[in-house]
Amino acid sequence: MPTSLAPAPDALLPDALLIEVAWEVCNQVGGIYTVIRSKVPATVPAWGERYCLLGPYFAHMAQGEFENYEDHHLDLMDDPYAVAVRQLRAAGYDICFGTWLVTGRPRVVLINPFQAYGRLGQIKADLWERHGIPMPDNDDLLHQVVAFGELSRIFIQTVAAIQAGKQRLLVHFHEWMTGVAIPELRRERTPAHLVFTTHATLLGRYLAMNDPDFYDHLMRVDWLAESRHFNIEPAVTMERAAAHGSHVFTTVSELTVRECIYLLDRMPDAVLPNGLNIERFVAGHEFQNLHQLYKAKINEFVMAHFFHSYSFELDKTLYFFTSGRYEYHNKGFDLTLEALARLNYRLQQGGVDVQVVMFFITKRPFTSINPQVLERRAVLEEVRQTCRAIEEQVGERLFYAAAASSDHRLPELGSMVDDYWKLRYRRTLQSWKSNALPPVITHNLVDDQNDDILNYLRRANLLNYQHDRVKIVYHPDFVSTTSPLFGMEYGQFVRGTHLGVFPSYYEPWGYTPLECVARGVPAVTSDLSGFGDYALQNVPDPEQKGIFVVHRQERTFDESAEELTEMLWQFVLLSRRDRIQQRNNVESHADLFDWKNLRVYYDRAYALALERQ
Ligand code: G6P
Ligand code: 1S3
Repeated sequence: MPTSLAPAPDALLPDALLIEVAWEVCNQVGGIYTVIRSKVPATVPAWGERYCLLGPYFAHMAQGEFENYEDHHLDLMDDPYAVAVRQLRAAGYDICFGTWLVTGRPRVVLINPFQAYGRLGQIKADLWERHGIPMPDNDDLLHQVVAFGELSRIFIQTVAAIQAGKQRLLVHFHEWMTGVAIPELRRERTPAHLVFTTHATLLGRYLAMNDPDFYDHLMRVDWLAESRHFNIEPAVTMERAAAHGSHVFTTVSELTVRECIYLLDRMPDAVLPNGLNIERFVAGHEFQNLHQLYKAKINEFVMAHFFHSYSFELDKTLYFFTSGRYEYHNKGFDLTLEALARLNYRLQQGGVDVQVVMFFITKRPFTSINPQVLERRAVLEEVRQTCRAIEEQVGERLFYAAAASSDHRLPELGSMVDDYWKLRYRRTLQSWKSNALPPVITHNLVDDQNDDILNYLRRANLLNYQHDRVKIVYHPDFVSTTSPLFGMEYGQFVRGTHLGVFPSYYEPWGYTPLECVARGVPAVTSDLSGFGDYALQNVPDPEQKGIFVVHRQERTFDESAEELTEMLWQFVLLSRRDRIQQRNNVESHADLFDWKNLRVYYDRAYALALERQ
């Protein structure tokens, strides 16, 4: 198996142009957006004006994060990208050149795929005749992909022609959705050095979702039969053509290497691990203050959600969470739930005075937020307002009484509150308290009956009873500042929690635990996630750095569930001082995953591509 190529010093940076092509440039869909965007601050300073991103133009996505260069500005630019854009515009193409408004401000070319729809028939026929890639008639995503692939090819060939005899050209394609341009670029012998990265094989993802013994069966998969079975033959064929056509073929982890070998029939030349742009504070304790600040916001949510029914000590409450796409089995939601149920039992039996609130943050179709959940928040706000009014009244009166006092004794504070506020206080509390159990889910799902998480909770009777020591909040929508229940960014929410839990079964890389570590929050991952596997191989003593790797390779579900339960149990037993110390350790090692340190894997792959013709 290829190992991760050894880091290269900056001096090895090749003298070439670099175009990085991804469907998620200025267009957030999933994890590749994070890869590209977070890498920019480490890439732009190294490559400067030689670097350019290329992606599809979708007006509704681009308008929030892309700024076109003014025409008169573009006219003055003489770098090869600007010249190519001008030439293509003169030839009638709808093509944008500007800046992505993210940290690092990279230069970006965006091309509207729909302009090639008039030629779709021919593009599809060529793909079939020249490269054996079949295309169905009614799949709009595939149509966009092949249209964009054709337009990318034209842009790349235009740049290559402008550059002929000058600097060499590297083009790095991410995922099959952009890789479809590769076979034709090779057929036409375009003078460009092509790198293709697959972030997960398409067929691997489908198989993992549907076969509980995916890893055991991987070696014997008939890729064509299976891709027909899942009705994904065109995309799988494109992925294989891109993998075989590229000069350098790469993937994101050793785990996906196996998929590439058995499902794509090419051994990757290199593994390019994913990083983040790690933000470090000048004052070391600042991130601890932020934990306290955002935990207070989560406390507010928890009070509103639970305290109308019963209360518990927030000071002895730990917040665990998991998040990500709703892939119940692949993301390890099933294992997490099983371990939580076991932890609940252990906590009840062990008499440990700690409460755990577990958040499931994912995305499911819902009709509305549960009105009762919203109402509880509103009533709690009313309780707060009433308390504030009483506090003000008592404060003023106490101040007066203290100044006028002759016996130094604290007066009876209750007598300082008007009857109006006393009554209002009682009435507000009356409408606040209820006998209903706090719901385990915050929204009304479209399909409540067939939801795997809810069905597990029902079966395990983990339904937020007062005696449960593990409480559940399933929030089937992503957390954002506009979300009425949390009103905070996802990153702020992460900071406010104590532990992220991500014991995935199928996860080519997996950013979620890394996003925790970057914020000083410890996280559970698994040896079937690229990140967990990387940590086991490259990070000495990962547990000490707050990275807990659940073993899932060659383990039964039950064994892994027991290991995870033990991890959670040990975490619960930590003292506050231990947790603070652990957060310090996590935060101080987060640099290991900074793109400033990991970008070199990319540079090595580029150097290799330049050696190949
Ligand atoms: C941060 C703050 C401390 C606070 C602690 C709570 O470290 O700086 O003031 O006591 O968080 O930690 P805990 O793990 O109990 O949320
Ligand atoms: C893929 O995105 P996903 O969530 O569909 O690529 C990501 C970036 O490399 C990776 O983190 C993730 O595991 C893959 O699955």
